[in-house]
Amino acid sequence: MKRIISLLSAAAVCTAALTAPSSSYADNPYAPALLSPVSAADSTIFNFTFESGTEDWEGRGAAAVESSSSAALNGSKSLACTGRSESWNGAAYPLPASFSAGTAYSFSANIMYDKGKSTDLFHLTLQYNDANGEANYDKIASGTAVKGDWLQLANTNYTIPSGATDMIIYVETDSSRNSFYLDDVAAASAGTVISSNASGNFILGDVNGNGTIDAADLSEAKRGLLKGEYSTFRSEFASDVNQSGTVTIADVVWIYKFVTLAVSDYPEKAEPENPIGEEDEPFDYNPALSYQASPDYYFNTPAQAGKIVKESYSSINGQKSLWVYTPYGYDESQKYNIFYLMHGGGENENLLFSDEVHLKEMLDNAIYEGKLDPLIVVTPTFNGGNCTAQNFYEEFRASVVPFVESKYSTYAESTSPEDIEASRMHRAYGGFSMGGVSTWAVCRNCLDMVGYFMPLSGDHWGANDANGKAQDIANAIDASGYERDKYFIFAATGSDDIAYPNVNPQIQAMKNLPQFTYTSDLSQGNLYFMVAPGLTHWWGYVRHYVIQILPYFFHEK
Ligand code: FER
Repeated sequence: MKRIISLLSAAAVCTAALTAPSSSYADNPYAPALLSPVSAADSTIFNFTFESGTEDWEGRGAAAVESSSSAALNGSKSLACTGRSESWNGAAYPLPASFSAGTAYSFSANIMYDKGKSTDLFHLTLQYNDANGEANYDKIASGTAVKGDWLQLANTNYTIPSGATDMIIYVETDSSRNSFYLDDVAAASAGTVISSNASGNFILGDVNGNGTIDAADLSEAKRGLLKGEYSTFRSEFASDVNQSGTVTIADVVWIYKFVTLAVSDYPEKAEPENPIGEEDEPFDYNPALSYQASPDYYFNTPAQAGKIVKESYSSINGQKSLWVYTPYGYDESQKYNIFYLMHGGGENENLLFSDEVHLKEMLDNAIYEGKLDPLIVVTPTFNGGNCTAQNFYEEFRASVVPFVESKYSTYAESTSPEDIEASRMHRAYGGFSMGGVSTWAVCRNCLDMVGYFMPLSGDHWGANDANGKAQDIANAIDASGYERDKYFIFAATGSDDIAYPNVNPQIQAMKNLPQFTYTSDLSQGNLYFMVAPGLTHWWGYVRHYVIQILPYFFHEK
């Protein structure tokens, strides 16, 4: 778990006494922290509130900034910084010429982020050119924010290095690419304490975040434990005093003992079983996922990129080829989930990783951002020999899976039918248009091999009407014997897609069958249909469905 340490480098922040315990264990990252400065600023040089727009701030790197009403520390707006493809991307402001090198100033900025990991380390940084004209980067103030809570980054006495020119201040993160909000950025003469009503620094046990641990925290921690809900993410995080990842009675007992003066030190850190905000917590499904395109920078190669290889194999339909994507850092000693993705009619296996669709770059970005776990993606073809979209499942079983999974490291211990079946919850199949037709056929015929299905803009060519198509799939499921939490169908298309009138009635019919529970929360159900408003029958749209849906796969085992 990341450490929550007050890294405020401010020299003159007031050091009010706190009632938080002085930890006995050296490893405690929740050191009693400084309170936010309280006195008012005078001698203000600038003060950006973003109430009237971006106010001379700009995006740094790939990032964009805009005035936003989604969050505000004060007033009704802040500066939203999004599209960060590197940690140094952020929100920037060129310092006006009145700022002098070699002179000290007081700087303050307030930040908040609301998606991603539990905590994130932010920096307020100065970029400047030195006497040799070389760019330098110096941290003015740093701090670890808790998700959903405003944090002040402040330094009352920061000296701009002598000889500096072309000064720009900017807010960045240490390593994440989270979007964030910025509000009330001010500078004043050195020594000025610029006040902030951001949350005080984080203290374990301070459930209500008022800077002390007292009976009110005990009462809120108890209520949270009993009801399983907390007013903020921070209050849940602060209630987990022993940092086990879950708030339990042991945490509440500790707060009780601390408040009644029976203990004065934090408890031993418990072994994290399911750390809040960490990898092995349940996947955060949206139960009604709606279409959202990937950002434009997903079409560029990020700092870490996977590889694509064209492979040739002999199949029951003759000698054929397919492409295999392996993620950045692919390691044969690890096991990877695998996704087979089929092209549409008149297309071939080369299309998806070509410059026409850019699926490789999109996968690279989703993986690089941590939105998608590293996985293998295969683009085969239903062209060749006697192969069709409807019978490709035969080649899939007999040729494609054995070839690919004996060569690449998946969850299949071997390519025996038993081992392929044992690893089926780590295997997905999807396709577009006729590839969607092939997806329903693989679902119909290969449930023993595949746990997750992604039919895109294509219906099941297994019966004449919607009820018949739905029932045909349901019959195959019954014959397979799998329970409802062992197969998942996540379909998608556009509302103006020519396939919509074919797919929609089939999905509506499936909803009424006992084999399916309709939701995109795959911990609760197994069928969903995402309809993108206004979009048509085109990979230029469908590729975004793939990138949006794939992260939902492979969590249910
Ligand atoms: C559909 C399934 C497949 C569909 C079209 C196709 C119009 C494929 C068409 C083609 O490749 O020409 O539901 O709806």
